[in-house]
Amino acid sequence: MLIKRPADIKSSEITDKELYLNRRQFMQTASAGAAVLGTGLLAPGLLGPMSTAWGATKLDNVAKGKFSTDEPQTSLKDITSYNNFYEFGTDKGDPKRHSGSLKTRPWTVEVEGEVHKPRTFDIEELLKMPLEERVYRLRCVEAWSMVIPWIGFELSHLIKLVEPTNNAKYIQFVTLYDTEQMPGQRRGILDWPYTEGLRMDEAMNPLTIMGVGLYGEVMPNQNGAPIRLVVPWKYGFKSGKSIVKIRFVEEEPPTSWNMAAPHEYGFYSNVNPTVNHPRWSQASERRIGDFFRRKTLMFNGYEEQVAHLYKGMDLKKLY
Ligand SMILES: Nc1nc2c(c(=O)[nH]1)N[C@H]1C(S)=C(S)[C@@H](COP(=O)(O)O)O[C@H]1N2
Ligand SMILES: [Mo]
Repeated sequence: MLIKRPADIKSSEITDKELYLNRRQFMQTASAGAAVLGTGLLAPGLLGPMSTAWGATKLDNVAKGKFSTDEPQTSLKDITSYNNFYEFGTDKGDPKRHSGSLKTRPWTVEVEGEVHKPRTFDIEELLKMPLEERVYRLRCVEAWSMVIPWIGFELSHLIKLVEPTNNAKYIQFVTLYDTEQMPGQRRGILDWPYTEGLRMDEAMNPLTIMGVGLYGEVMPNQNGAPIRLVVPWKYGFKSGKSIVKIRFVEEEPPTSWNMAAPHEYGFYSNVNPTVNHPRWSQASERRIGDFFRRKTLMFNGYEEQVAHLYKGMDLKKLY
């Protein structure tokens, strides 16, 4: 995400100095394995032969959900072959090529911390939550976007089951850590496991879902099987994939991209066309499959649903 300059950013937007400073800063903040800079981040040979293993399985009892956009949907092919999932490599095609090694059964999600009823959910239980199809825009911080027909359930349903204490102000989401299944974790590109966080009111917002599938079927490995977060008004990286732990905490939790590059990626990471990334504009985006760029919308077009969460906050500082 941050390490390589996205192909669709004009080089004129990025000065050598900025690149240099950013690299230097990355060297200082990233954990081991600084050899990642410059050329290919992961030697292809490191990853070994693996196949994609999405045995298409229909999800039943899926209601038509709220908040769906009726914009044209990105093709299944693009949604499943143009991915960011650094646990499987940093090229857009790597997750599809290499995520066949991810074993999604058995799978549990541990819920702990500031809750009255800590609990470990089996994935089969979570698949029985009230599932809805939600067609959401996804806007990556690299300035491309997609429209994805997710299947998932509102995170608020899960939160209510575990009964947060009064101290629960934030939630941290933690991805699987397993260097056998996730070869990208053998390199110190990020501080593994991948971790993300939301403020409690963001997590409770009805737009926030736990995704378990897309296009009517179970989640493809490369999109974060068997269960991932989907937060459509934030940059894509806030939506952690292959979640194994949900921790309720009192303080703002550390998050992987913020730790890697604090000046580029803040805790909030709301889609905001008026606050540029230090190295490129966020005013427009390229919808995958389109030729022309389009304007990026405040909160990715979900302003009506979420603007109230940030009333009185300086979003230039709290980016
Ligand atoms: N565990 C994990 N989750 C992750 C990432 C990652 O590298 N690892 N990349 C993020 C980024 S940068 C984006 S844009 C979205 C991409 O989701 P998609 O591949 O399903 O479109 O996943 C996010 N979730
Ligand atoms: Mo992203």
